[in-house]
Amino acid sequence: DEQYDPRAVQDKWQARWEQLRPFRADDADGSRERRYTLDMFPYPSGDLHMGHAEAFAIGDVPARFALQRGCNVLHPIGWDSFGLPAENAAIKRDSHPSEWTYANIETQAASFRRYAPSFDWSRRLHTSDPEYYRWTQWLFLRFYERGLAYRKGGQVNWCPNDQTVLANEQVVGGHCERCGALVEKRVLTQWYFKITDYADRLLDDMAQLEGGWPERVLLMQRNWIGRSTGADVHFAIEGRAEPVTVYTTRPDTLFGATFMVVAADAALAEEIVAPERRAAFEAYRDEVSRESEIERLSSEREKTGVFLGRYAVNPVTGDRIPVWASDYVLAEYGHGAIMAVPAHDQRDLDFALKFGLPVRVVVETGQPDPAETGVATAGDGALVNSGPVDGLAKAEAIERITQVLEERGTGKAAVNFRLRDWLVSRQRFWGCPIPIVHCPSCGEVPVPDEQLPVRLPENLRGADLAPKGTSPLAAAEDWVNVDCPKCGGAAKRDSDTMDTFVDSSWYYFRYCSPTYEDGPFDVEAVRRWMPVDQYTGGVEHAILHLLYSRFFTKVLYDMGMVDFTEPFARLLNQGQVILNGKGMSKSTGNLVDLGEQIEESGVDVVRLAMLFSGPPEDDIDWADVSPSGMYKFLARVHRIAAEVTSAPGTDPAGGDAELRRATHRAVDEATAMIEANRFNVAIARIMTLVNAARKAIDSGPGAGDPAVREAAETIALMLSLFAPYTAEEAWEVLGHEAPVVRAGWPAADPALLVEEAVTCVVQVAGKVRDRLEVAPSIGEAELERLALASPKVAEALGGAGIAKVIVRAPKIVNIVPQR
Ligand code: ANZ
Ligand code: ZN
Repeated sequence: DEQYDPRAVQDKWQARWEQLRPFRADDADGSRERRYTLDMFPYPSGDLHMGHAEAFAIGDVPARFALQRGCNVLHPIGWDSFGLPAENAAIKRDSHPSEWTYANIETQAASFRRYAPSFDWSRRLHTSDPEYYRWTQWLFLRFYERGLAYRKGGQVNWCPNDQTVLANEQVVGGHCERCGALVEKRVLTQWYFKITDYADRLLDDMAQLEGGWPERVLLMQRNWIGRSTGADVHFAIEGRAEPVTVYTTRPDTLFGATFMVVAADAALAEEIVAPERRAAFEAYRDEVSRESEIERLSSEREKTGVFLGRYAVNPVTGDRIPVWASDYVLAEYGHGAIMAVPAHDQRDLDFALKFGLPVRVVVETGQPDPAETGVATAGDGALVNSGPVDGLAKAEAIERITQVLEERGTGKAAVNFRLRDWLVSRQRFWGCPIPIVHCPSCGEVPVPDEQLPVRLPENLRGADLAPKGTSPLAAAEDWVNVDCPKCGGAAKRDSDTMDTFVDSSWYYFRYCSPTYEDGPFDVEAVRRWMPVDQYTGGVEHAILHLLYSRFFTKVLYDMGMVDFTEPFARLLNQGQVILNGKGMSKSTGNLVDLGEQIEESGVDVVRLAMLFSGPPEDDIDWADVSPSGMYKFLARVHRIAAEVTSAPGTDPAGGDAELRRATHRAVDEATAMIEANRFNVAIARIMTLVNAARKAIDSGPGAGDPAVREAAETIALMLSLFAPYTAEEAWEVLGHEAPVVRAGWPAADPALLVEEAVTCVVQVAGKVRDRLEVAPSIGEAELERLALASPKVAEALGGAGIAKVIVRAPKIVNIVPQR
């Protein structure tokens, strides 16, 4: 039967592939080039959706491509299976989070098997398995030993809805990244990873990623780390022994510092406020503590503040300058205090104009007086009103003043980062327990390695897990009370769990040796497979997950466990699948169901539509997609294969020359497009070839021509990356043995890539003088140059000048001589 039935084809090959297992990575085989293609692993929230379908269709192309080119490919799958939604579901259903989690994983796994990415299923992992989180705990302890995991008290971000702390990275525009609630500040003791120790390396190593990662992701990381260079300047404070240090990127403007501002919520403000100003200060500070981060950082808002009744001394002018407190200075950045230069910093100017503080111009920019216009001048210019540095340009002045400060001991060059340490503890249940015991006599005691994993209790469920501001584990008496591993006395387990981003910071190492029991991974296996050659996933992870993974890799490098410092050589961010111009969402009903799409059109149609709609980075509006167009194309492919009558292995050399050229050109161009991640263009090339083959059958040499067979086989081989079921079926119909993914990648014959030449007639004064063999695509200028270079033309001109050249590429050049 020649009828193309996508469902039947799909069911047949899904079962066959389960037996053939063509996607197993071979650890032992060092003869083939190794390739590691990785997809960001899913969170098990219900079944797979359209976003997954797109991401995994895209991620599958480089994996299958490498496999067909003969590489030994590692393309694993697993689940990022700790996290809040499971816990919330468990509270609602009075169950344990593992029930919801593992049920959803099974649902997704079944959908994946049908959707058929080329996964090596034998390496499957789940971060919530004790076999996995044992090693998350082990890594935590190694971080702890190196001083990279520590506990400290301080102000933290608190989500009042999820009742847990959040990392800075999880606060987006002042709201909880997960639930959208307005984030509050609380003072709590929490666990941190000291990612700031790696700030310089996280920036500098990005040089290795240039060209391999999207420029915008590198930029986002750079901005997030936020390295700034300038100087620390010490200001003496009247009536206080200790000076106050401020950080500035503009030490050149020091002569223009006319007041100082301390963060209202910094301990320093509380400490230096004069007794008669205390009441006013405290009232203001309480007001500030109720403000959200976004309100504080808004430049639109009118400035607020309070005078602290104190004076500082400008170290270069000797002037007494007033010290104020305000909310526009952040307690956690630099030193929590600034020197205000209103003439050249807009926020300082707004503040000065509001409170009548002096404005002193120290850089002559040629712009009008800031005190009058209300616009601070930020441009470059010569220094003025600055004593010994008058006349210097900005860069020279920065250098000179920093030098003077260093000589006098009143300051020094300094670097600051926006990056803060990573807050990793969470007051929730469904996460990796922190392997620390708190003992009244020994303090913090690490759980010995041989006692790992510290397992989550299985007897907590439903209401036991309801958020109450402290971890539900704290209330689990039989779990939390332990003997101190050091002194044997009564002690308590740390009851917080780790941020799930800790779990996902190292899973790609684990895939290299997923059942290894002597460590988080087999060092040798990682040496063989890593770094990852291509990583595919959403741009929503441009900062968090990628930054944390890069940090982990550097720590592992310092531990001597890996010999590279960047985990992902190439990164591809796919766009989103949207509908009618809007993001898909269950709550608004603006949704396309993946399962229904597959029921209706089959996997190959969905995959092809995802890949053909545009470059992988672009969003796909499903309203614009034509599944029926994709179906027709696949049916044509199938029909061509069915019509071919020459035998497998027939030499195509004697076949139709035009079709052969079309075939080899398609191979050449599609290959280049796949390498450049332009999958939609590669598919368009295959479509062109399908049309050419159809034409050759219908109105050319017919289905028995060996060139038609060659085209049909080439189509099946290349289509295997995009519509694997149909490709496999066509390959079998053409008389070959499955699987097509092991059948190699077609090679373009360079001799067939040369365009067929056309003959161009060259006339002089209307008479044919020469004939040139040229490419049909030749440009007019090139053709004119060739015609004028012809000796026969020169002879015909006989030394006469040229009045005019008329070019009709590629067929005619007419040269009109001067009379
Ligand atoms: C004087 C000055 C003059 C400044 C001038 C700028 C322009 P980045 O680039 O982000 O590092 N600053 C320092 N600590 C601060 C804090 N805790 N909260 C708010 N602002 C703070 O910015 C550094 C600049 O931001 C510093 O340089 C300081 O203002 C301010 F014409 O000092 B500058
Ligand atoms: Zn103890």
